[in-house]
Amino acid sequence: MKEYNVAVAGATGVVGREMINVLEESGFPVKKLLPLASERSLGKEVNFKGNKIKVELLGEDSFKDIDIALFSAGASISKKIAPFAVQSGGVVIDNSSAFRMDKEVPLVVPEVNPQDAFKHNGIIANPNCSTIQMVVVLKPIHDMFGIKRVIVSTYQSVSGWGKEAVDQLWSELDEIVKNRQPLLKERVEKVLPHQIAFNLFPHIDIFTDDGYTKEELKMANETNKIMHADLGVSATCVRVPVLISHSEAINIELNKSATPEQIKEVLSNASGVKVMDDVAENIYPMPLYAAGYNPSYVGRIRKDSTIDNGIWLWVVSDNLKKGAALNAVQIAELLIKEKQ
Ligand code: NAP
Ligand code: 3JM
Repeated sequence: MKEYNVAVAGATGVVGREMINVLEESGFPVKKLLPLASERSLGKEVNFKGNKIKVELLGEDSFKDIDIALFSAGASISKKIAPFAVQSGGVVIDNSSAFRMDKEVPLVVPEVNPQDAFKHNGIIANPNCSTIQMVVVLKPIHDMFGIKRVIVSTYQSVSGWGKEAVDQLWSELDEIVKNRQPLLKERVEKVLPHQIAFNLFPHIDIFTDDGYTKEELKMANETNKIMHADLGVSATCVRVPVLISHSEAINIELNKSATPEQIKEVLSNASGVKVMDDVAENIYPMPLYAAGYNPSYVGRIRKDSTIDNGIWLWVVSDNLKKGAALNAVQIAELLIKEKQ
């Protein structure tokens, strides 16, 4: 089997580390792994298949002989450096929002629009974490019953905002537990816009002029691009004091009527989805138990009788796995399968 030289730009971040885990876990045929990060990480090592590999400095010249470059060092770094990886002959799979809505760049979730991956000009974009876990569930429902409109509220974990946000939650919790006082007198870290321990806020990414946050607009725009559709999608994105896994309450207006049992049946046969729905036994997806696993878990499947053809779903998935690293590696797997 052919093996590939794979670079991970942002290898010391929460997504980059998970990318290296998933490359190992999935048995991706890696000839050489090249972990790249900033000067802050020089001297650090990553573990891959029992070996320790030195982190190197990410730069324009990092990509000689690299076949696949997985980027997760933020949108501005992707914009600046990804073109150099393409110039060196590699394919970039970019986890940031830098290129997602660019017409020349496919935005791919392998369970939904695998065919788009092959239309790339060197860069393929990985969607936003909240979008990915939602579209793997929406697609099979849309194919069967047609979706008109989606209203979604998210409950997003701190790891979605990177390792410093995770550190902020831990240090706030340390302080709060020490003082047995739920409100910090003074904020300890300044990565997230407010205290997150014992709190939540409807604010992810920056606000736009129309009152939505960019995260909310990403969910609407990316969903339609991936599904080649024109659905009404309206989101409220909320940061919650959870470490890993995003949760979503999704209200769907269908074109045709469907019973909750029919939706359950469709989702039970959908790839990348696992139905977990038995309220009599208190069974529904939860972030604590989704963390570390691959599927988009769905529960609380029920009718919304306040509208015609309304359905409610509760969807939970590990934002670092399917929401980021796993989806990126699955895109790479599509590309190498085509070459075999
Ligand atoms: P993180 O934990 O803060 O890690 C950031 C990574 O980028 C680190 O490896 C860091 O290296 C590196 N980096 C930062 N500035 C750099 C520079 N100037 N030069 C080289 N490397 C640099 O963040 P994360 O959560 O892993 O996310 C990283 C990015 O991935 C996000 O900004 C976002 O664009 C994207 N992301 C996408 C999704 C998704 O929805 N698919 C989810 C989460 C994140 P050092 O350790 O050396 O600083
Ligand atoms: C920058 O906070 C989250 O869970 C969203 C993930 C994220 C993104 C993204 O993927 O859209 C965090 C930080 C970005 C970005 O714009 O690239």
